Amino acid sequence: MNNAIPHTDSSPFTVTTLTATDVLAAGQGQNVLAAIGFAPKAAILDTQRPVFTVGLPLLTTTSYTELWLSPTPVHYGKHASITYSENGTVLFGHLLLEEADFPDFRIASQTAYQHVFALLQQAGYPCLLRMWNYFPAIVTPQGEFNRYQTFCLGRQDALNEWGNFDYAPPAATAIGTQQAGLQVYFIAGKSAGMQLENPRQTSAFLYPRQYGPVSPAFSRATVKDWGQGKHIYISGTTSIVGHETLHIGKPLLQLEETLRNLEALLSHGDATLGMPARQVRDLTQLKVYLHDATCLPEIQERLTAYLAAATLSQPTVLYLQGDVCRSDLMVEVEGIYTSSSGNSGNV
Ligand code: 3EB
Repeated sequence: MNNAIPHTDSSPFTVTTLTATDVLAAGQGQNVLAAIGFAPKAAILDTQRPVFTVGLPLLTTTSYTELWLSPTPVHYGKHASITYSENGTVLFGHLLLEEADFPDFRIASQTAYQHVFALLQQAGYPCLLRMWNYFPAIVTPQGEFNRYQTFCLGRQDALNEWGNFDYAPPAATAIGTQQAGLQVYFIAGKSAGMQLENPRQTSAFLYPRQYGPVSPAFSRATVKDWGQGKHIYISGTTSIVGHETLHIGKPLLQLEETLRNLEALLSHGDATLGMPARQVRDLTQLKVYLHDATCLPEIQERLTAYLAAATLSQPTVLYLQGDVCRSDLMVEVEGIYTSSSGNSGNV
C-alpha cells in the first residue's frame, strides 16, 4: 500500500490500491480519475465525480479502495445516468441504475449501454477499452433466459442501434451481486486498443447458441499502447476451455484451469503483440471472485503459493464474493497491468 504515486511514464493513469476506509477523501489534492471502494453496498459517493462503491463483500480485508490517478488535470461531467472524468486521453465513466425504473432487465441493460455509447460519441472517446458490469441474480432464470443472457441481449440491442459506431469488443467483467442495481463502469480512449483472444478458449463473441441467444460482446483482453507504456486489461477469466466449463464442483481445479488460461493468454499476447507483463505474477492487480466464501482458504493458499515465486514484485490480490456468469463456475480471476502504481502484496 502506497500513497505516493510515481509517474514514470506517459500512460494517462495509474491504479493504486489503498486500505483507506474513506473512499471520498482518497486522493485529495491529486488528479483523481476515479476512486472505487469495495463494500457490502453499491453507492454513488460523489454526484460530480466517479467516486463510488461496488457492492461486493470483501473476503480478506475490511476496507479496500482503488485510486485511479491521472498525471494531468481531470475534468468531470455528467451524461444521462453517467458520471464521468476525462483527462484528454482517457475517459472513465460510472452508472448505477435502479431496475425498478425500467419495464424489464433487458431494457435496463440496453439503456445503460445506450447512455455509454451516446456519451462516448459525444465526448470524443469512441473506443471502449474495458467494462465492468455488476447486477444481482446473474444466473437466475427470468422468462426464457437467465439474467446474464438477458443482460447480453440488452447490450446487443444497444450495439445494434449504434451500428455505425466504432466498436471492437473490449475486455469485460460481468459478476453477480446480492443486491439491487445495475452497476457499470468503464474506460474509453480516443484510439483503439488491441484485442487479444486466448488460443485455449473459444472467443466469447463466437460462443455457440447453447449459452444464450446472443454471444457476449467482449474479448479476453485489451492491450492498450498509450505511447510510451502499454497497459493490459484482462477480462474475467475462468475455468472454460474451448467453450465448455471444466472441473464442475471442484473450485481448486477451476482456479488452476483459470491460471492456465491466464498464462496462455499472456504468452500468446507476448508472441503476437509484445506484452509488458508475460506472466500472471507480473501483473499489477488480480481480482478473485468467489461464488462461495467457504472455498476461500484453499483458493487463497493455492494462489499465494503460485505467486510466491515472484522475485521483484507481486500483484495485489483482492478477494471478493461474487457470482460467475455460469452457475457451474465457482471462481473467476481478472487482471490488470498498469505501470508503476507502486503497490504490492495481498490484501
Ligand atoms: C461480459 O461482459 C463478460 O463466458 O467465458 C466474463 C468472463 C464474462 C468470462 C465467459 C464471460 C465469460 O459479458 C462476462
